[in-house]
Parts: sequence; structure tokens; C-alpha cells
Amino acid sequence: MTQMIINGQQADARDGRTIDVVSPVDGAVFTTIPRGQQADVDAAVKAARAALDGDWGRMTALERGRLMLRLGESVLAHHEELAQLESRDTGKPMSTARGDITVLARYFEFYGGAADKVHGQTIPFQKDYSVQLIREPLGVTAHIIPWNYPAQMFGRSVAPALAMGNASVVKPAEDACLSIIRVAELALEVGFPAGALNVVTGLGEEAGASLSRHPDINFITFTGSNEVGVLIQQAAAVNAVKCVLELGGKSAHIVFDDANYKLAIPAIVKGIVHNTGQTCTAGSRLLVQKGIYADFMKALAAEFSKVRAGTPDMDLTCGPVVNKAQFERVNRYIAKGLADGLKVAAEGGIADGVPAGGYFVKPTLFSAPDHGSVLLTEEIFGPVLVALPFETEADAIRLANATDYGLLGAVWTENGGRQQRVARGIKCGQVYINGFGAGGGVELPFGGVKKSGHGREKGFIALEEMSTTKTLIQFYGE
Ligand code: TXE
Repeated sequence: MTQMIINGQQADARDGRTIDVVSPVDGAVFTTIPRGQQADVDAAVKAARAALDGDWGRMTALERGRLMLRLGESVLAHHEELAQLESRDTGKPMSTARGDITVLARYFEFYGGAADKVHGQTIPFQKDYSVQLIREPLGVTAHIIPWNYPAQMFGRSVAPALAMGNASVVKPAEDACLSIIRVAELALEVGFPAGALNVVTGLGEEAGASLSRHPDINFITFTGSNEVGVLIQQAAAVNAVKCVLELGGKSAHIVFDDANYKLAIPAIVKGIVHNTGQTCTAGSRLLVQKGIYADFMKALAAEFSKVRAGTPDMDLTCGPVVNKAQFERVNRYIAKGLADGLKVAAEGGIADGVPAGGYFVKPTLFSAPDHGSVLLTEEIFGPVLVALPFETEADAIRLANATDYGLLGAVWTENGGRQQRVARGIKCGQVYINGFGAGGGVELPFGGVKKSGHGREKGFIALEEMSTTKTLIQFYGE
């Protein structure tokens, strides 16, 4: 039984209820977490508010930064333990989980180092006036986190908020929250004051909804489905608080006929099978110029068919998907692709010896004759890639933009002018040129446009998102 962290203490749900935690590897229950409710959320928000008025709120930026650096070091000292927890909870292959914990530590290192480097401004104004623009924390920040990268997203969401002096209440996903709770315990061990960082576990429609509509929060950041993102924005509107939403994607690779196959093919395969395709930035669409389509697909299929899904200990490219609902969803999309007339260009496999009852799906590469199938527009969130040929540069940009999402894109060409034109033509928040994915990209502003959401996380820009400005206007004349 794992406990929540509220006001510096481990806590069960006030009404004692729990949620079973199921292993994606075999479908068996292996622990429980508290099923937090409104009363638990109230206690966490109250503790965060008190921390702002107490020790945490009185700390200098340097002191906060040092604590965060210490937490980053503690994460590294507990690296293997955290990776095991993360892998157990999500089914991730061990090397993926280890990579995620390294990125988690990096968030605390990056934002811990940045905490005392956020400067204000002076603004020229009328005669005998001095005007200063200073940065202040927003107050109590709420963080609703999904299950696909619990540890990484905890770091991405919470580290900039703490660096700016906010006090945070985190609601991790009910499917995967064990690493987050452990890091919150480590935060207490390294000296974070009670209430600065609280974790309330529970169901989305209970603890998540209570937190998002709580009248005493000042900011919400949410990563998850578009449907829930809309509810979060509505809740934020009721209290007139700012929200940052990261709601998934349908990111396209655009491969021109002069592309470097050696670079493109492994990156495209990894871009859809890493984390078993459960990545908001997954490159889940592939647009290939007509002249090389057959040849490129043949080379890609040879690589794609090597992909295997297995248990975390087998440490293959893919694991299982996270839960039964995702398992059914991905298989439903594969069946729909076949019904829509998409051709299977390659299939990976499921390793021998995976336990019965695990949520393993067959990695699938489809070739589409035209843009007719929903597999080209909807987020599948599994190891399923759909390819489509295009003729001209203008067609490629039009097709890349033919979805409601706008998170990432990638352009593969040696032509410098084309790299710029296409990268600027895709409507999204990040574009890679001759590459894809960058191991977390802690330093790089990240977020989407269109139904992928709004606001930016990662990089220095997150420090602006998670703070506000105050303008001090002083008359110094006589
Ligand atoms: O997401 P939910 P689900 C996409 C992906 C996936 C689909 C469904 O396509 O297949 O969403 O996944 C909390 N008020 N992404 O159902 O429900 C919930 O407890 C407040 C993309 O798991 O959006 C969890 O902590 N909170 C994605 C978080 O929201 C609520 C990552 C996300 O869960 C809530 C995950 C409510 N009413 C899924 N209902 C990405 N962008 O990376 C749920 N939650």
C-alpha cells in the first residue's frame, strides 16, 4: 500500500478507500493507492497555501534552487529503485524507465540552476519615474499528470513551478503514480518544507476534478486527453485561473526524395515504437514523396519488422500498453485500419514467453492509399504508424496540417530552403529537421497549437508560464 504526501506527511485517503494498481505485464493487482477525494484535495491545497505563507514562501530563490539541485542528486542516488518502480507501474522496458529517471533528475538540475537567474526589468517611463517589472509566483499550482511518462512529466510540470516559488499539488494518473510518490518522499528527505509539494492520488473524475475546480488554486497544468483538457479549461475558467494544456498529437514525418535513409529510418521507427507508442509526440504519420515511396517503405519495413514487444526484464523495444482500455483502443484502431482498406506493410512481434493476461499489442506499419482513414487523423497512442505518399512540397504541408492536432513535425530533406519552408509551413509547436525526438529535451520550449493545447513547458519559457509579473511604479521627483 502506497500513501499520498500531504503537508509533509504520508497519508491515506480520509475515507480509507483505495484503488488497485494493476501490472500491465500480466494484468494482476500488485499494490493499492489511496483513492483521494475532495477532502484530501482540500487538505493538500490548504497545506500548499500555508507553505507559501511559511518557510517555503520565505526562502530566497538561491535556497529554493539549492533544494531542487539536492533533489536532483537524490533522484540519481535512487536511480535504479525509481526505474524499477516506474517500469513495474507502466510496463516500460527497463532501459526506457532508466532513461526517464535520468531526465527527471535533469529537470531538477535545470530548474534548480535557473531558480536564481530569473531577472526582472526596468522600463523607461515618464520624467522622474522609476519602473520595475518583477516576477512573482502564481501561488498554489495544480498539476494533473498522465500515466505515459509519470516521472518525466512530474519533473517537467513541478520543477519550474517550485523554482519560481509556487507551492504545488500534484494529481498523478491512477494507472501510474508510484515513482511520483517516491520522489515526493525524497523531496521531504532533502529538506523541502511541509506543504511545498503535495501529491494526492485518486481517480480523474474525483480527485482530479476536485483539484481542477478548487477555488484556492492559482494555476493548472494538465497533460492528457483532449476531452479531459476541455473540462480542465472549463474548471479554470470558473475560477479565472490560467491553465496550460498539453493534449496529444498526430505528428507527421515528411520524407522528401533526397532524404538520408540511414538517418531517417531508425529515427522514424523509434519515433513510433518508443514507450510502445504511448507518447504525445510520437511520429504516428509518415508522408513520403511518391518517387521513393515503394523503395523507402521496403527499407522501413525491414527495420520495423524487427521490433518486438516484451516484459520490462526482456528489455526489448516495446513493452505492453498501460492498461486494458488502451489495449482495446489500440487493437480497435488496428482492426479499423484493416476495415478501411489500409495495407499492412510490416508487423513487429510479441516475444515468446510474455505472461498471459498482459497488454501486449503487435507493432503495425500501415500503408494508406489515400487520406480517407481516421488512422491518419486520430491519436492512437500505440505502436501503429500509417504511411501515405505525396507528390509536391505543397501537398506535403497540406497533408501534415490535415489533422486537428499540432504538436510536432519532422522534415527529412537535404535541401536547405525546403527545410525552412516546410518547417515553417507545418502548424505545430516543434519541428525537427533531419532528426526526431531528443531524449526529453528539457531545455527546449514545448507545447502545441490547435487541439494539442496551449501554453509552453520545458526550457526557460516554463518559468514565465508559472509566474506572473508585478509592475512597481515609483515617483522620485520632488
Ligand atoms: O487520459 P485522461 P486517459 C490521450 C491518449 C490516450 C487517451 C486516453 O490518446 O489514449 O488520452 O487516456 C486525469 N478532471 N493521452 O483516459 O483521462 C486522470 O486521472 C480532472 C494523451 O488515460 O485524460 C489522469 O491523471 N482530471 C496524453 C489525467 O487526467 C481528470 C497522455 C490524464 O487522463 C479527469 C495520456 C477529470 N474529469 C493520454 N479525468 C499526452 N498528451 O501525452 C481524468 N483526469
